[in-house]
Amino acid sequence: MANKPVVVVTRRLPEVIEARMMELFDARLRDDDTPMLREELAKGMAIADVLVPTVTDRIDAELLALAGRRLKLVANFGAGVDNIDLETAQSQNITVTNTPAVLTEDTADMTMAMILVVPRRLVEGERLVSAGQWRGWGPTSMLGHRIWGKRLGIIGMGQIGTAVARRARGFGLSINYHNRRRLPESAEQGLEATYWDSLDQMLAHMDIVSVNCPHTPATYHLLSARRLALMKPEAYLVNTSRGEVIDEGALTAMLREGRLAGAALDVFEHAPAINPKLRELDNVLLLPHMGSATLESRIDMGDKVLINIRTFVDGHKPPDRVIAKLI
Ligand code: 8YV
Repeated sequence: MANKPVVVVTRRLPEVIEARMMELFDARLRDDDTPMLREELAKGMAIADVLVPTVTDRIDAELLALAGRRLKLVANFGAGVDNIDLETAQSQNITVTNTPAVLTEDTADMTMAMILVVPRRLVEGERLVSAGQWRGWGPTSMLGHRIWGKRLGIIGMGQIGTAVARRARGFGLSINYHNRRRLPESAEQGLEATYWDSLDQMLAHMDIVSVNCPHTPATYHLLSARRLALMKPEAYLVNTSRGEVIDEGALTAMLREGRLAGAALDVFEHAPAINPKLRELDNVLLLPHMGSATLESRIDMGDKVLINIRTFVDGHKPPDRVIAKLI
């Protein structure tokens, strides 16, 4: 491209990333950090060579139809690409990239923290103290459940699932997993992980279940009411992936009825809306999609976006291309 490409960025990014964007490209940055309205997105896509959206922008077929002919790259700021209609983008010859790998360890840390918090009742304990209601130690007060020796079932053994498994072993959890593809034997041995071909079977035997698979048409409501009902009533559920993987209504009902011991959720089916009944429960931890929210991770994600755009603009295949049928 003779002129600098027009790069439309939908949200505020770390300062160093925005500065580099301005140096390298004709970057159109935001002044405020609210999600763009659909009309604003459509306007941006009409003038952009490259669009940099995030999880809060739904780049669907309707919007892609309004895109200008010059839009050739959607460089997502994020690993998950369920906010983008990949098939339609592909059919319009628009390349899509994402930011894998750089948020793996931070998301796994958060998952591990969430695995610990609910069984050990940290939220309830904190509320008791901060409300000034703690009357002192008691041998039977605030009893939670032991982590060590329990069975962890990981749904989706990709980079994040594997990073969770590595941490969980240090906490004495036995590692079980369900994945589309079984891991190579050496990887399984390294993690002492047990593969469950049947998700139903795995769910029925686990003490803690962690959702670490992407949201795709195939994983939408993977944890349906029927599957959730297979879990043991004393089991816990943790989700740092995408809310859509779990039927949130069914999960809420089960938690309310005591058919599941607790849940820790960083993502929600209709985020930022949350089923209000979930907020009434003591045995849940609800977080505002902060699994990868570290400054380091955001800068690394921004660097990946810059590299993807730069490589593409230079006429090469960007390193993090997303191919619809491989997801
Ligand atoms: C990101 C995430 O913060 O990268 C992902 O898939 O879920 C998050 O951790 C978000 O997607 C940024 O767009």
